[in-house]
Amino acid sequence: MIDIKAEPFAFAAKIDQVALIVIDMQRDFAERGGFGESLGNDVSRVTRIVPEVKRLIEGFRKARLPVIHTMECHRPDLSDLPQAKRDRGNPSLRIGDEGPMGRILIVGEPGTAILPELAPIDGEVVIEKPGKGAFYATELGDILKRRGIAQLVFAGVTTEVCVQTTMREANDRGYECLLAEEATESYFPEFKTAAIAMIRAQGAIVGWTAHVDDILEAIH
Ligand code: TIU
Repeated sequence: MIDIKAEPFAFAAKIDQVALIVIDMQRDFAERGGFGESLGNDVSRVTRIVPEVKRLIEGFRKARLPVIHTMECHRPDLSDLPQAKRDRGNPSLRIGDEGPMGRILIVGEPGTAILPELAPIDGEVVIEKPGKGAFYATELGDILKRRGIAQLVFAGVTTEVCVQTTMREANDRGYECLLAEEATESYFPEFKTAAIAMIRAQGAIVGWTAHVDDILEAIH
């Protein structure tokens, strides 16, 4: 067991049971013309965390610990896309519409891809997910069980949407969750602050939060 300096108290890491899960670091959320911008957001906030996410991924790879990537995306025939999700927010481009980076959030389209700087390497699991949470309608739970993973370090976007939803799903399934503060971002700074506070409140009711440096120091 290695203690990682964290809030609200140290995270007792079992290094042979830890994985990094990088949520939805896709062009559609980080670049102009994608889904994030179609919802009216300033996507430059997401681009700014890329170096911190990269540092974390590289630290896990160097320590030979698993890195799992997720992508929010849908089938080309939209059979896994509820109409309510397609219409929500009255976006300028709906999921499945043709945008400057191809069809919005559709598997295989250029805009749906993970940012090239953070691209998965051979052997890393990539979960394609139709929901905000990564456990819903995916193999993630089975994969984690098979690999004996009990603790998840979280990075990615957006803090209060797909990251927090997945942390809550994981917490209810018995995983201990640690959010890397500099490696996650929201389109709304106040929502990131609030999400971090609510995750670690009440004695880590959903999980812990820690600085990237402290996580890397513990696993190196
Ligand atoms: N809109 C927003 O904040 N997020 C999403 O739609 N998906 C993710 O968080 N990945």
